[in-house]
Amino acid sequence: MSQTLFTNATLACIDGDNGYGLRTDSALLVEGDKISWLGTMAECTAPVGAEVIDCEQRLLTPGLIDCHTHVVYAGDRAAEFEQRLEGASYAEIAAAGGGIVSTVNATRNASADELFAQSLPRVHQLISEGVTTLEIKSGYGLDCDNEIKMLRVAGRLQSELGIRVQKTFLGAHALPPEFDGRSDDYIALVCDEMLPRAHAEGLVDAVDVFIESIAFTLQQGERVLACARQLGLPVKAHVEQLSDMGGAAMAAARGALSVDHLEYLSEQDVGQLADGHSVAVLLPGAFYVLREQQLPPLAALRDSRVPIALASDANPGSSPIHSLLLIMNMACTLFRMTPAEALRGVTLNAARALGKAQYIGSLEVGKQADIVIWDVDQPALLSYRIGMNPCRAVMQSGQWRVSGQGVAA
Ligand code: DI6
Ligand code: FE
Repeated sequence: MSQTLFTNATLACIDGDNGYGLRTDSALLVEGDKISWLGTMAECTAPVGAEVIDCEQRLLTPGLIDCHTHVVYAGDRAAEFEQRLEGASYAEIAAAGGGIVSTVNATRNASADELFAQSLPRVHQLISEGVTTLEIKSGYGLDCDNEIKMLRVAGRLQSELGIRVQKTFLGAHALPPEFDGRSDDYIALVCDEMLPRAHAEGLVDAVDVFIESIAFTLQQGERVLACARQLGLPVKAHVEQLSDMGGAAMAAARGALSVDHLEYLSEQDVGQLADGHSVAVLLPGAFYVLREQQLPPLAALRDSRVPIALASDANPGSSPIHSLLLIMNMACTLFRMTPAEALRGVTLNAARALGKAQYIGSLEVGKQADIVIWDVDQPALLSYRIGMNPCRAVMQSGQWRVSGQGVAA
């Protein structure tokens, strides 16, 4: 079994209840694909034959986790960006047949290879900043074959790039044009055919639904989540993004791993998230791009000790953003989160939002050796700077991704 010893490191372990879990002058041992030991330099002895990496007091964090993305799609929506700048709203563009549906048309028309080729640079960009785990949603196919095509592309990104991908079925993302005026019929198709088929092919790790005035009602969302639970699948939901539809409380009551967006979440409903052990996934990129004014109820989330995760929401409409470091900065500047909350939001709490906190999201003995070496000496620098990428090297499950060259002693 291969052994790698990181010495003279500053570790942001993210292992306590809050803060960074910072340990200076520390060492960490990886054996095989797992972290097997960590402690102080004074306690550390290198096992015979181990690769030794002198970190020169650089910061090590767990691999970053982007727990909410729509990176697999075709085309772009730059024209809509221009329309919004001229005053059209996101909801108006969607109501006029643009928005998500325009990406659906482009995605349906793309072959699986084209979809893969278009998605690849977006994923490369995310992982260049230390992302080791990525959630990818379907939701731009909106029929059986095209949803399955998207999920297969997500799986191919995992196998070809060696990253960890969680595939989330989001068939109930928007109403496809051929079901205009028949949204209940579409939801029946989602529940009776699309989801069971995708699941039977082993393509679904979780199920999501968009509950919003421009998407599906609370009752329709509930039906999709109930079907998912019957199939034994974990659930999550896009809720309270543009209005308060009560979706977060409903999804939390169904044991949702996460409820995402939440700008319009009422303070009364925050307690339900705590009761349901759902993670609040905040998406400051969409808030920024849509120039939203309504802030998520951060104080209430903190008071109720709801774990808060952050994600890119990378998508062609409301968040054409491919940088978790920028998202961390936005969470601090726009939502007044602390840099420690931001780092926890893209590591341990993001792992929780994916139901994977048992084995990723922190630097702890027994967890997967997903480790980023940063060219910084203190963790706040990750949130503070904009447009810098201090990611120096990435280890995923004990394997080097970006070469550790120059770091090795
Ligand atoms: N909310 C979002 O932020 C994305 N989907 C959703 O339900 C946006 C998707 C898009 O505009 O293409
Ligand atoms: Fe989204």
